[in-house]
Amino acid sequence: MENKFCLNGKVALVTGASYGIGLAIASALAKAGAKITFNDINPELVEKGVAAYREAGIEAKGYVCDVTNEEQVNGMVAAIEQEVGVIDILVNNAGIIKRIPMIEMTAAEFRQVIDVDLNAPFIVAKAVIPSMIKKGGGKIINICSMMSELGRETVSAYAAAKGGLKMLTRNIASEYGEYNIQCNGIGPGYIATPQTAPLREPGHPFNSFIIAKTPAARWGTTEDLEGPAVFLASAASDFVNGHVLYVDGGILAYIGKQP
Ligand code: NAP
Ligand code: GCO
Repeated sequence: MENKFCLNGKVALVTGASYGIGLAIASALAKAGAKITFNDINPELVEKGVAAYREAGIEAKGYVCDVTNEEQVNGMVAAIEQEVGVIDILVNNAGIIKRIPMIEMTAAEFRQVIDVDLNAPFIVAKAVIPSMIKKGGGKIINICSMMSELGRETVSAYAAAKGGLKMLTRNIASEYGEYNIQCNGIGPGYIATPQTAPLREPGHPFNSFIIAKTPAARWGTTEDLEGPAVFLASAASDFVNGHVLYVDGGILAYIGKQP
């Protein structure tokens, strides 16, 4: 059974993985045996990321690439194939959020979120699938969200993108399953990372709100995502396709603690 979770000899690309959820997922894939490549839009952060992986004993290869730029993405994928090998595992992790009431949000702001959180996973998946087909299969993991299922004030663009990402996940599974490509999602709950730092400010009402909405009665940590990521990246999930695995401490199952 252990072998089913083994990633020895596999090449993984985790987008936006200099820190946060991406770094944790990439580190978990490395601990399971995968060779790690990652990108960030910011060269300094790529360097910082390489140092962080090295500190954890992981020799990761970092690339500067804006995932919304198809030319840059195609160049990065070609370079990885040249320098490391064909990508067996893609984790579409890079993402942004803008918390703005919808009627105050500009169309440009809305488009920017859609571009990073939905268009980019399409662009990167499109870039890696042909080589996965030639190689006989692959794994794609799209990082979805509670907002793939639920809405809330101020996150209209993000929810639209993450809802779309759930359906893109299902469509890639439908279209490429016959080539032994499994495309699934991970839907993290509320995880303590830089992205949610504003919501975790001391005294912020959102803190107690999330604790009351989560049966586990705590914020998630990036470590909570490591096992689910290895599962979906490994042979253990070869007959799991088009699924979004929610790693949320039970939020989606729970009406919330009575105040
Ligand atoms: P984060 O701390 O904000 O990190 C996001 C990463 O994406 C950063 O490395 C960022 O790089 C990179 N990125 C953003 N735009 C990019 C672009 N155009 N090209 C390349 N890289 C880009 O976020 P996180 O909390 O780790 O979240 C990671 C993923 O999980 C996101 O898709 C997020 O929506 C999702 N998620 C997060 C939570 C949560 O509670 N934290 C829950 C559910 C889902 P820069 O720093 O250079 O911008
Ligand atoms: C928010 C949060 C969430 C989390 C995550 C939950 O403002 O509601 O940022 O969107 O990032 O997506 O799954």
